[in-house]
Order: sequence, then C-alpha cells, then structure tokens
Amino acid sequence: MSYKVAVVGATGNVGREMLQTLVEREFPAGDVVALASAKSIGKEVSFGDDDILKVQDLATFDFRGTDIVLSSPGAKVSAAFSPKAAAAGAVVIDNTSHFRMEPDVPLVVPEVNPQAIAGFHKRGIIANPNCSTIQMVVALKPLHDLAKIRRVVVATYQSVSGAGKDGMDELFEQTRGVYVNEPTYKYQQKFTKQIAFNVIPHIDVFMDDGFTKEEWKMAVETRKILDPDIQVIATCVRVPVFIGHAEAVTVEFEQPISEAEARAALKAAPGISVVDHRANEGYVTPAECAGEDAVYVSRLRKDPTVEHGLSFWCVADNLRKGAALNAVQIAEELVRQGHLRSKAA
Ligand code: 11C
Repeated sequence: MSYKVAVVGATGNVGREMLQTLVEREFPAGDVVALASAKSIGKEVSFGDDDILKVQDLATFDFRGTDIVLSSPGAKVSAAFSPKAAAAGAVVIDNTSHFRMEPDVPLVVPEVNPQAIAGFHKRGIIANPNCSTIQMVVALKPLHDLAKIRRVVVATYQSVSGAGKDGMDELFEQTRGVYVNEPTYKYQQKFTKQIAFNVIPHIDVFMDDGFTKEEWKMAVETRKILDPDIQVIATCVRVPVFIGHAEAVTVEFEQPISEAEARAALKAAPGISVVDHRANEGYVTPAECAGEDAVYVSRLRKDPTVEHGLSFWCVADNLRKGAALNAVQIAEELVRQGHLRSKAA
C-alpha cells in the first residue's frame, strides 16, 4: 500500500529534511507534494538524489485524497491550514507549537508514548514536540521506567538552525563580519543579541513568570508526553553552532538507581546511542551529531547532592530527531498501528 503525502513548509530547514527523511527511510509514499506560501510557488526542492519537486501553493491546494500531511510552516499558518487538511480527510503531523498543548491533540515521540497516537481520531492532528523536548524525553524514558523521575534540571545549548534558515545566515554573516571588521549589528535580525562568538539565554518570548516560552515548552511538553507529575526547570540558551542541540540534564528520582543500571537501560533503549568514555573525545558534541538519527548520551554520572540522582549530557540533530525524523516516525507508527488506509487503494 502506498500513501499520498503533502509536506507543508517544504522550502524551510525542516520541510527539506522531511522530504529527505521520507526518501532515506523508504516511507511508502506513492505521491509526494511540496507546499509552501505564495512567495515560494514554482521553486524547486530535492526529493532524494534523483527527483525534484516544484513547490505548489498551500493556499489553493485541495487536500482531498491526501493521506498524510507533514506540516512545518509557522504556527499561525498551521493554525489556519492544519484543520482544513484534517477536515479533508488527511492526518496532519504538525511540527509547530500551535496544537501541542490542546488536550484532544496527541503529542508524540514514538520511542516514548506511541500509544498516544490513537488519539488522533478526535481532531485529525498529531503534534510533533519541540526539538529540545524530544531529545530529552527519549533519554529520560528508560530512566523513568527504572526509578520514577521526580525532578529534572536542564540547561540547553541550542543551535541556530532551530531559528530557521535566517538564523543560520545570521550566524554566518556575523562571523564573517567579525573577521572582516564589519559591525555585527548590521546582520542582527533574528536574534536579540550578537550570536557570533557569544551565547544568548533567550529563546522564544518572555513569559510573565520570567521563564521564556522555550523553557515553558520543555516543562509542559515533558509532562504531557512522559508523566504529569515530573517537575522540570529549564534554562534555554542559543549558541553559535549551526546544527545540533546539546543539553546538560540533572535528574532526581523517587527510587534508588545506580549508574550501572541507568547505563544498561539507556543502552537498551530505542533511539539512543550511549557514547561515554571518560577520556578525550569520549563524548559526543553537536558537530558530530549533525546528520545522524540517534539521541547521543554521554557524561553519565551520579549526582551526589541528592539521595537518588544522575547527571548526563545529550545531543541530537534538532532538524532530524528534533523535527523531521520524529514526524516521519509518527507517520510510520500510524501505518504500523493500522490507523491509515490509503485513499489511493
Ligand atoms: C529553537 N526549539 O531551537 C526551537 C525551534 O516550538 O517548535 C522549535 C520551536 C518549536 O529555536
């Protein structure tokens, strides 16, 4: 059986990665359509090594006959188009923040809560979590199963590709500007401060309680996906790295857990690669995870400041596991669980 798939936001960082991931994983897509806003109509995007897709207009596209929509435009665009696509009979897997916390929309990481997918029937929409949340909950899940997590303290080191292609261009231009002695503010549009040779503790907007929305998302999304009782406090920081988010995670548990038990559980868990040698190069950094599918866990160690605690470092490609790959895995899980009937069949 094969499916008709539409990729919305096909010219963006995540949309292009979605197309690439569909090809790499040999998703049974009989027909693939690339959609974007009017300004991108007629542009071409690659679909694998051999195929080129011409971008079509999202505003006028008729979603009838489409089985799956992989959606990664802005949140406002998704708010308008995802319900229309769902009403036309497609299942929408939406990468924006718009629907994530709506109670009748499942928020899914296939390694963590695949059973939640069945809830898509209510709205026809499944939400893909924030990239920082995805890699953290993949790593937390086997530890939570072992010893029940009480509290998580996390600091993130997030690459500029999380802010889209403009964010990548800004880092590139500012870095070049420093070397040719041009003022960096000339290129400052996306980020609130200079990002080249700097770090910025501010991702998404500030909320009334002093947290940023990115920090809030990590807390509420983790609770929705993994366990509503887990407390999460995050500090989210933008760093001058093109691709790959890193996180320093400290976890407090309800029950005893040894480092050896944790290491064995992480090694056995799906989607995780433990690379942890206490030696030079015995850990993974964002530069090595770009283009890879796994969530890498390194620097696992006991936290001696609490009764039952561990600390670790994790990195993942934010455009792949943090976005496109997770979305395609949800589509695969929809097929595997028997929820999809191809309209072309
Ligand atoms: C970043 N995590 O790195 C953000 C990008 O809620 O889907 C994804 C924002 C979101 O800037």
